[in-house]
Amino acid sequence: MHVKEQVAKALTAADGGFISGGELALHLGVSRNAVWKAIKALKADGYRVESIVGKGYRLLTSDVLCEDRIRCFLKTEGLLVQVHSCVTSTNRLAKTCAEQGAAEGTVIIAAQQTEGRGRLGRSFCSPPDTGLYMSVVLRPKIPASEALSITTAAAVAVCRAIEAVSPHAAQIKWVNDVFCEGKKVCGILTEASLDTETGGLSYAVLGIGINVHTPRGGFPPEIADIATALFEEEGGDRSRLAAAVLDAFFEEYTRLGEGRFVEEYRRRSLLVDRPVTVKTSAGDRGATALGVDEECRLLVRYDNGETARLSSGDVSIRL
Ligand code: BT5
Repeated sequence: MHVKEQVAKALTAADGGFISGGELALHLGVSRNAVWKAIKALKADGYRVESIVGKGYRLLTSDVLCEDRIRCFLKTEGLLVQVHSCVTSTNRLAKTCAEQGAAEGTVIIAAQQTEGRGRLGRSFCSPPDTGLYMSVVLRPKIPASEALSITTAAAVAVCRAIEAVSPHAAQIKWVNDVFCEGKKVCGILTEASLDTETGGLSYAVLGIGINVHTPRGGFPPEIADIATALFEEEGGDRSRLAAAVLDAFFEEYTRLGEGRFVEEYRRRSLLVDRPVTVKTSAGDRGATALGVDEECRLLVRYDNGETARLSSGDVSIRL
């Protein structure tokens, strides 16, 4: 581990307290000059470090989104994480990388997206430095028909990560949204490319967008009533959250076929037993959500008594 990463780890562990340059140097077995250079490099990465003569160094905020800091928390091995300050869409970038041969576990994270994407051509609001926008290149050995399990495993992973790093309880709104206190805090978009020879997937890109802080001035009017964030303007740690999501996701992904997360997905589902509106090609239909099956399909009973198992689509709670 580089001196910079070790200093970042020590400052993080101090939890906002001061550590003197001498203490850091002794602890890491390097010179005070090496510590000073590491602090300078951390500041260039976006860390807000306060230095006071006679006291030492301390982190002013733990919310720094950068590769080194993510690595401080990440337990999963073999991931290649890149952090960008601003991109059009991390999913778009990850798809380009996947098409050029990027390995499974390539992770593209941005502090802002100018063209963040949702499903069905919708957009995902991704203002600067308030959210975590992340895409993971996957090369899953599953039939295309099981691609939904990537999204559903990710939804469970996001819930676990949110509960580990914030005070909130998290629930899943079938199929790809995570909610806290009745509002959307995260959206997931999995885009897959079919391998026409094998009928499997040549790659999939898992995109996750989480509102970490409420943007200054609030969310834009079109989503102000439905969106929420994990923290107000201060607080939170996007690097820690990113690592927690990745660790929780890869724990399930390595045994995706076993579907061990499905029980938790069902338990966290907020639509079950609720009156819902299902968007169909023939228009909106009123229904009741009856449950989620072993393949994470939503079982609904339409108001005319017909039942259906939905494996994709748009369902909203009917008020
Ligand atoms: C989604 O679509 O929610 C999937 C969002 C995936 C975003 C990630 S960010 C990283 C990666 N790169 C990308 O370009 N995308 C992925 P959908 O279920 O279609 O929901 C879209 C709808 O959610 C919009 O029409 C709005 O109503 C609402 N919405 C948009 N931005 C939001 C936000 N920041 N928070 C909560 N709701 C939002």
